[in-house]
Amino acid sequence: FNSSAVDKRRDSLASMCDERARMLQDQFNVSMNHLQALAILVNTFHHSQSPSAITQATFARYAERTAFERPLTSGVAYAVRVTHAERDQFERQQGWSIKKMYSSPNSQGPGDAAVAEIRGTADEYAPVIFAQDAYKNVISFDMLSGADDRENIIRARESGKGVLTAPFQLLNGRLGVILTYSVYKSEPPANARPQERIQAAVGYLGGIFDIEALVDKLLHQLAGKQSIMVNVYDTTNEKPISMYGSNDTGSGMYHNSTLNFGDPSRRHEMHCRFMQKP
Ligand code: WA2
Repeated sequence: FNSSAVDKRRDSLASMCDERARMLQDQFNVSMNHLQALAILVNTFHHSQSPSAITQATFARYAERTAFERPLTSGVAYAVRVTHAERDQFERQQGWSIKKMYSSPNSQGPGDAAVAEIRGTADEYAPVIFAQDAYKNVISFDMLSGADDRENIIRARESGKGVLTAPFQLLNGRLGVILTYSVYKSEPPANARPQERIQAAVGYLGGIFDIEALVDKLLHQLAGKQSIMVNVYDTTNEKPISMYGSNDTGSGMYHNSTLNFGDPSRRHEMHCRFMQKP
């Protein structure tokens, strides 16, 4: 086995991996842009009209009919900001009460100090009021009551950008990541301070990315799918979290393609290997 054959094999692995990474990144980006458009739609027809022109039924129908625009998402949900003072009236209007996401007190600890402080001083909730049908079970759950969702909401409203969670287990038991855009009463200027953004926030639009199922579907559309194995990781922290794939233990050559999912505070990598030895 001469060195030029090894080089060729390495080049071929690199180009296949880069192609898959680029494709995943593009589909992610397309999905992200449409979530931002959906956040604007909610702002326009729910928050800027009185009475609101959106109901759960019309939201679910619109989300379903435009799902093809968000190829990596399995659903969307919208949570509205409710202060403690507004809670009783809000619950009476909705006909349901705001629920905590995880009933066991040990299942999701009370986050870090920054989060605890916001909870203590702001005393507010983010119950889901609209959801695509696949996720209508999350309606009425307070998205500030789960550590991953809460951190995402807080980062989204401070930044005005789309922000991403690490992969975590969703209420439906599946592994997923959530991309959140904040909705503002009136759009703060591009240079607005975080405090101005926090004050102007009225709700949070989330896209639910079912990475396992949807990445699999995407990769199966590509030629040569049997020849390489693909793993995707969130490498933000020291210990990478697997987002896709399970079998990254093989020896021999592998290629690492970087992925950019648009949230500068998260890092992702795609690792590829050949299935068969040469
Ligand atoms: N949506 C669906 N299932 C979940 C979940 C979630 N969050 N969190 C845990 N399981 C409304 O960022 C705002 C959606 C959160 C958006």
